[in-house]
Amino acid sequence: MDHSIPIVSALDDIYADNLLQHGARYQALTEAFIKVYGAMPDFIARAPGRVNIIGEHIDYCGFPVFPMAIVPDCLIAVKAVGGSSVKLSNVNAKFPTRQFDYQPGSIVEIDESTHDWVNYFKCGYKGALEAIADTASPVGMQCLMDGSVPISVGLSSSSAFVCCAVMATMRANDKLLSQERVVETSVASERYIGTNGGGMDQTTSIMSQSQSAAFIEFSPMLRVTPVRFPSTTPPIAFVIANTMVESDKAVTAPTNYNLRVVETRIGALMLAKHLNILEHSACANADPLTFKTVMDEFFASSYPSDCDSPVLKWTKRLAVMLEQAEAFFTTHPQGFTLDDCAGYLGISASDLAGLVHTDRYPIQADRFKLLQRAQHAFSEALRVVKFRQVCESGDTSDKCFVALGDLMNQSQDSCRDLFECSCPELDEICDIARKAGSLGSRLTGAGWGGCSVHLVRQDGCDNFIAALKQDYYLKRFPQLSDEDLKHVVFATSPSSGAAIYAFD
Ligand code: NG1
Ligand code: MG
Repeated sequence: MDHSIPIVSALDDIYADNLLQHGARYQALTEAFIKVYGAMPDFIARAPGRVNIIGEHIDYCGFPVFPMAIVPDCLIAVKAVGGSSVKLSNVNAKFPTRQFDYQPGSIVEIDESTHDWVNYFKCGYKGALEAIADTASPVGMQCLMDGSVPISVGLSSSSAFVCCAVMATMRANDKLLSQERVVETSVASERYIGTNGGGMDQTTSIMSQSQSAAFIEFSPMLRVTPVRFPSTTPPIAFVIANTMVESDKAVTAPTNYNLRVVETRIGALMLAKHLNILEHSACANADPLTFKTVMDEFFASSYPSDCDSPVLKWTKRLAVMLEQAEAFFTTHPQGFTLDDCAGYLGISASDLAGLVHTDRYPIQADRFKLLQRAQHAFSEALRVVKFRQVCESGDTSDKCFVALGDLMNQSQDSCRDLFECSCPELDEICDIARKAGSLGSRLTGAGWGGCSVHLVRQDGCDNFIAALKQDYYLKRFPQLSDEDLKHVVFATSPSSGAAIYAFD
């Protein structure tokens, strides 16, 4: 059953607190819009950023993840006008005004080599028009953006922007599609930028419900289950701490993000071959084949009357797959070359490259560390399932904190040692955080820099943040003022998802 994007005219339908502060921000955006375009906007599209609590680099493996939407968000005020040109300004003068025209036939050209900020909007605009297809001549649009998600730090500022642009374009053309369609469009749209991402960020931004984290499943189809954190005393709190190490995924993708996507895809093909199920239609027709599909097909053909308890099924299956993968990939602990894999699969190296889409997302690597990437993927998926189990167990004792924190610490170790997507600053800030009282500390988002997330007791939050300022920021970034630090290290709680704010 599809869900609709909420259309609200009261801010408390979007934000749980600080309503005055949000009101002032919407007011300022509206006034700025009138100054720039000389008229009121028709609506304001809102899409939040997200922090991934646990489940890293496994959405594109088809496994469930456990993120939550955060209050920082992307706002785009829009007025539909005649003509076919789109004008985009930003309240932050760092982003110069851009204008482009709709060209019948080739909607818009996106020059991904420039990494210009307007490209994210163009992706969403292009994707939205393709999704609503029957728009003979789309409306002209006057847009003014105000983004409060810190950029390129793993809080999905990019996906919030693309989701917002998709909703803005659909609504301006009076064809706002369902949440599911907006997610699908946004995931496909962001790939125009050149990163071969999964669907976690866009799903979280669009489909989160307030006060809840989101257990997101991607296969066999997209499914979001809101999960509340255990009501412990004191309450659970999360602190986001930015290492200040920029990690622009669009730039480093060939040796980082997109390479990891390829390693997990080649790993899935090799494991399916090893398990003699690569020829099964479920695997042969999968484009791309993921570890999740391999797991489902392995159990469907080996244990047809599998245990029916969903969690036990997940836990048992993931444990078996981890064992299978370790037994098989351990033959090449230093990694496999493309020729090793093509040879084992009985296809040419160029066919294999085509199968895993390196043509569209070029990578630079001569070895694929399939053992380590598979060990991370299956063990991380297991930690996500266990994390949800603890949240839904009904236990609200201190044991919860310890159990959830341990899973987050194990995730950080796996990201650092097996998936190799951490960095010295992330490792250091996690060590400092644990000494300062965090129960669980880990990188969040793609990694290689950007943000970390920490599980703390709410009554210890202020002291915790003070300790991070003292031991990390003051030492490394003494020039940061207290005002700057408010956007660098801050407590956060589950926020609601995307909405259209329509002036009543
Ligand atoms: P960030 O770092 O927020 O861009 C990226 C991917 C996610 C997921 C995480 C790692 C995109 C748009 N986002 O998130 O799909 O793979 O890395 O868990 O590619
Ligand atoms: Mg992103």
